[in-house]
Amino acid sequence: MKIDVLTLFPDMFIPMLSSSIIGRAVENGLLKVNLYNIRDFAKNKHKQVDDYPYGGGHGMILAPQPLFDALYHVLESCQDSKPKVILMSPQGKVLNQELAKQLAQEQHMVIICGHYEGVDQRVIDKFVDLEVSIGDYVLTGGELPAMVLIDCVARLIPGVVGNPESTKDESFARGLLEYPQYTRPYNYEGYTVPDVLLSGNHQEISRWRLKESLRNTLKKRPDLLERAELSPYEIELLKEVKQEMEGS
Ligand code: 4HQ
Repeated sequence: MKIDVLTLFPDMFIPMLSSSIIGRAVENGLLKVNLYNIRDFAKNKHKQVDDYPYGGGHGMILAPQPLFDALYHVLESCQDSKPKVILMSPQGKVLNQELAKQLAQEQHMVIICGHYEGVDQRVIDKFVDLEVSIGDYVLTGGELPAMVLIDCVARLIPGVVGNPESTKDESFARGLLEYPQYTRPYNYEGYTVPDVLLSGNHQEISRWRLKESLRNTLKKRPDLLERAELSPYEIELLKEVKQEMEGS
């Protein structure tokens, strides 16, 4: 996947693009990220990219010219495919695992990181296919949201995460939270590992994990359970969990 990022702070992306799993994906070519500084496209002699809002009000607005020219530049280099142009914005569709899965199918994304009070509406009207929010809170710029989006989408590209099972099993993959995990030692300061996990009985282990996954979801994110499509077996396990909760 190719991702072009339009930002006033390209340096913010360098640590995440050179570390850990995303760093490896960039190294082995599964992910190609081009960073463009919006300021480099400003035509005025002070390289100013923002201006006062028409109609008055506080804050500054990213002017159309630098963004139009940056977008013409990145779109020029790809007449063949039409990239998905995304603006990071609190007004956008809230990112979740389902949206991440859809975006992981794209060959090419262009991500615009706003700053100040936002971007001139004409940039959105002419270029933006999708506005994406990472949650209902306000940040100082779109860079952290863009990094969250890149991380969450890139790890779904086949080969980026070592074991594809680990993207299949995890929280939200099925709309349930994960079960508790343990590693050695068996006893740490008196806290022990549930014995079923040492039993070697894989059917019992699967049942325990599914039940604890349902327990976790019921306790911490009951809203997720309302939307999950549970099998009769899962409904039965959930009933057991609920009875156990009443008992205590
Ligand atoms: N901002 N999810 C303001 C966000 C945000 C979010 C990005 C702050 C754009 C101009 N973006 N700038 N939450 O808070 O995506």
